[in-house]
Amino acid sequence: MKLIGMLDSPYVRRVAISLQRMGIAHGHESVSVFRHFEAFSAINPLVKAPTLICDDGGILMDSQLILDYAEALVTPEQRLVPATPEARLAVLRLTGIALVVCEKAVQRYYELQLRPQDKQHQPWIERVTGQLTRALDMLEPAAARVAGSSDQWLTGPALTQADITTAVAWRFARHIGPDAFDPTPYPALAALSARAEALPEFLSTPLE
Ligand SMILES: N[C@@H](CCC(=O)N[C@@H](CS)C(=O)NCC(=O)O)C(=O)O
Repeated sequence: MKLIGMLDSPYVRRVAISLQRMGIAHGHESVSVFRHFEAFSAINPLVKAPTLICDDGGILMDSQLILDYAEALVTPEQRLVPATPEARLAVLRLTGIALVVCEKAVQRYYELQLRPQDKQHQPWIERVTGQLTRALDMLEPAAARVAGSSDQWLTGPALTQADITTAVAWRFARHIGPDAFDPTPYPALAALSARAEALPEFLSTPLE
């Protein structure tokens, strides 16, 4: 299988990190949905990153669905989302919030970078920025509970999809520009990000 997309997409990056962490052999091609539109269209006419070219030659898109498929390929010990309902809910709940950080950061970035300045809509920018910071507000207490610990991640001793998506989301939200939000109220998220970014799977999939 081959993962298609740039690592500066938080969705591509969470998949790349997760596949590595799960030990799933795969290739990766850095094709941009913007700069390589034609090349991307030839792989996936819908031009969505990430796209996974599966071993049967077909494609699968949407990071959450790719990860859902990937979870089915590995042993329970390798999975990043636990099976028991309570533990699974805890991981999915945080992952869902972190995905809002990704989505709102991407929307803010698109509005500011892709639209001509005179067509940018300030109320929309304020709306998505508010949603972005409220999602960070919701994640910070979860990160604070394990701040300073070297053997606990967001939901327990194992690194899960909640940690990967939260760390990737934080890194991407910081990357879109210093004006997006003030990081001062989020020391625990910054610390969680630093811990995660030091892992081999993160180091080998740098955002830039
Ligand atoms: N929910 C999707 C979002 C993926 C997404 O929006 N990717 C962006 C790149 S960061 C993209 O494909 N943009 C091009 C477009 O939407 O036309 C996922 O989790 O994969």
